[in-house]
Amino acid sequence: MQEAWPRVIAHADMDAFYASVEQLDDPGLRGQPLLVGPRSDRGVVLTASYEARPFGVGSAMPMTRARRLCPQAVVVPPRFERYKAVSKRVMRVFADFSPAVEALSLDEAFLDMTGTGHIFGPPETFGARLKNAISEATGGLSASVGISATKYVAKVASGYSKPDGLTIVPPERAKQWLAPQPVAMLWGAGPKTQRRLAALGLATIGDVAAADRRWLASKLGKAGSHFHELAQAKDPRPVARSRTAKSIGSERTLASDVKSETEIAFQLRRAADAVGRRLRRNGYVARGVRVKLKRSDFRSLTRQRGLAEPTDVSEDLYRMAVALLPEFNDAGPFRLIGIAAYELDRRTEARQLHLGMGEGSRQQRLDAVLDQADERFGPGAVHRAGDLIRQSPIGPEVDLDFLLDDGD
Ligand code: TTP
Ligand code: MG
Repeated sequence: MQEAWPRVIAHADMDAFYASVEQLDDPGLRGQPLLVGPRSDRGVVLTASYEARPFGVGSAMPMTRARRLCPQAVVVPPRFERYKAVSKRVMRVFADFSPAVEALSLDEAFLDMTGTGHIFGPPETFGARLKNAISEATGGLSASVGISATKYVAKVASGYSKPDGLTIVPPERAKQWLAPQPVAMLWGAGPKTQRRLAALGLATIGDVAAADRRWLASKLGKAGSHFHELAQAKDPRPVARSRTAKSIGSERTLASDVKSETEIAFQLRRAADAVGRRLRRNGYVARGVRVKLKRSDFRSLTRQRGLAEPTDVSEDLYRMAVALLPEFNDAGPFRLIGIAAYELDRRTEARQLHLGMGEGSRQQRLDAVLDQADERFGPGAVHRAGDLIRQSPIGPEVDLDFLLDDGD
């Protein structure tokens, strides 16, 4: 039972990230041994596709050596801008699952999933959903996911059955699960430390766990105590929120610039509905609303304000957005209109039970009806009556869901 876990921490790491992006973009490279790195003989391999790894090649190996070991490998020069764009999509998926995401690099992050069982199901279900969502958002890339009650065990677990792995280690089994793994899997144990551990007769994490703590500390100093803790599956470090998970937004570049208050309000309504739906689907409440307007001269303006009560109700987002409009002090015309909800938190059970009486709950029921209609008939199939009165359709539009904090 997930509820019995003191914390639920996931670590997700994309498989052969740069190489997989290259294979995604060029179907001719799929299934092939592939090295991403400079075509020249100087420099090192950034990563190797899983087809190349049985030849013993991998990250940081000199290119000349890698080509000798795997002469049939195709060498592709890196395209960092592309990897960054894909990374952003992946990070956005993480942000949909948790407000506490700690990104470690372009392709890996910790997610604190504590208390989300009622939204995403037990770890097995959540892990599968996370992997599916990554694949969907990227057009087919795979990640490996580890889930346990500490960062350390989650990280070791994500590497345990790469590629396309999902490894769940319940906290009561964590120490036993770590035991047979080599000391190289101890976080922070580089080659030098590994040699020292070997010289002390310690080959596995279980050996380190069974060793006397003071003896280890006398041999390795502070690191000795630290390794002893990790080997017991003790790791109290929290998931440090990084900037990726701070907001959920929706913005739209319009086919023609708008100026009238009714048009602007209509766009805000649409964006508030989209943002509200994403908040609810992911079990979030927001503590603030930000409106973004882009003028026809491409200058972006934003205004934001905190809400009196955290909310996931579309109407609350919409009202706050409308209330922010006078603060822009700008008559337009505008070419883009968007809303973001920021300072996200988990919706608590207590709040869900709120559904019942009063105006607030009427709005929640309306949202629930619109959400269900979207799921059954597709987004936008059902409109609020007020929207149908609107004159002059704007025409084909580009819809961009975005994370404002990422600056796009
Ligand atoms: P990793 O996650 O370490 O490696 P990976 O995703 O390629 O493969 P794995 O399935 O084992 O996770 O690193 C992510 C990306 O970062 C990798 O695709 C290339 C880049 N990278 C470097 O540029 N230099 C390096 O030394 C390493 C390790 C990675
Ligand atoms: Mg990776």
